[in-house]
Amino acid sequence: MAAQKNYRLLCLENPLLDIIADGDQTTLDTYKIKANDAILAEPQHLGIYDDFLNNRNAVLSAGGAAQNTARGAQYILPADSVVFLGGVGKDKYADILNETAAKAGLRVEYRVDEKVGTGRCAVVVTPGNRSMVTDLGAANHYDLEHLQSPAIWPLVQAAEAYYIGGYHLTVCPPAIMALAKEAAANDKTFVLSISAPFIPLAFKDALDATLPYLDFVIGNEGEAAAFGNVHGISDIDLGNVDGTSTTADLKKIAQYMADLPKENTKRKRVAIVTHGSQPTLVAIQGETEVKEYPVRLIAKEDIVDPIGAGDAFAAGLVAGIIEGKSLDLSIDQGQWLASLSLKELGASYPFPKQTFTPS
Ligand code: 26A
Repeated sequence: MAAQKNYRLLCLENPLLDIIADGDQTTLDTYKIKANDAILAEPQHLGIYDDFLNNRNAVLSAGGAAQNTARGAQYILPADSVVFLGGVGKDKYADILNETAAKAGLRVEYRVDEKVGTGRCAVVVTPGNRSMVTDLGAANHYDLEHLQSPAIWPLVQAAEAYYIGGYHLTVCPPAIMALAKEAAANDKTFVLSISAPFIPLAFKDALDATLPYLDFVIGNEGEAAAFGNVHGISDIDLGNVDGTSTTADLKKIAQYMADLPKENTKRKRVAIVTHGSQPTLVAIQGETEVKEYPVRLIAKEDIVDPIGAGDAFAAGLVAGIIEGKSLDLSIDQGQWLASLSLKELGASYPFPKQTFTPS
């Protein structure tokens, strides 16, 4: 039992293997996908994985948004601080995920499905953008039984913060709600990243059920806009959210999210909206001013790809919360780790390890 006390942060979502290839407009047209999006694969998309592997020199890299965040938080925190839960198959892709986690010092506790393969995410990289097509596979079979099993639940009880990737709302809302309630009942920190615009758009009820439990909610501009639109407080063109013109709307949405009713009233909710290279917006429950935090700008030519930058931001932030850093410093640490991730291929962090210096 004593060893479990170390795992202060517990993360849950979909472990995926990223299959990354450069592409262009023709690639996007072939699969009818947008330049900057994340979707679940439909039958017409399923050819993309073999196409990338056989014809396009695809690179394999550990992914799954919250698993990237878990690796990133462990990058910053002392050894044995972070544990990640999700579902994989029994195959060579799962071997890669296990190896990557081991190298990163991340403890993974997977539900292993004997019948279904490990989930895959095809990532099309075009200049400045990434488009992701996910076939969840075994990740879609994660269940409450695994979370509440005698091997796993003690880890839940020992952790002091939970981080949920919103993508998991398509998989197992009961597991998310079990963690949400455990957090509220024991005054633990509960963090959720919205993950993609389709989560508020197509999984609104499941997302809304988590809202009273969220101490921190994180989204990028597209996710926040989708959230605002479905909640009737904005009418943003979701095909064009990047412009500075949306900043006022995004601030309104951040404040709305922060001010929603809350189960655990001992903590004020913090809503964070990232906005690419524009300032990060931060709203605190009950406060009127939404603060802006400029990002760490890096030269365009130093950016390898944007895969996992948002996950890295969340990692730096959550690590800061665990370390007891101020909100300002935790945001700064998130922006720092995001800037490091942008310079790496896929969702990875540089080795030898770099250490955070406040800006
Ligand atoms: C359910 N879906 C669509 C997903 C994902 C996902 N992670 C979990 N569930 N779609 C894409 N990703 C991951 O996002 C990371 C970049 O932020 C990719 O695996 C990629 O590593």
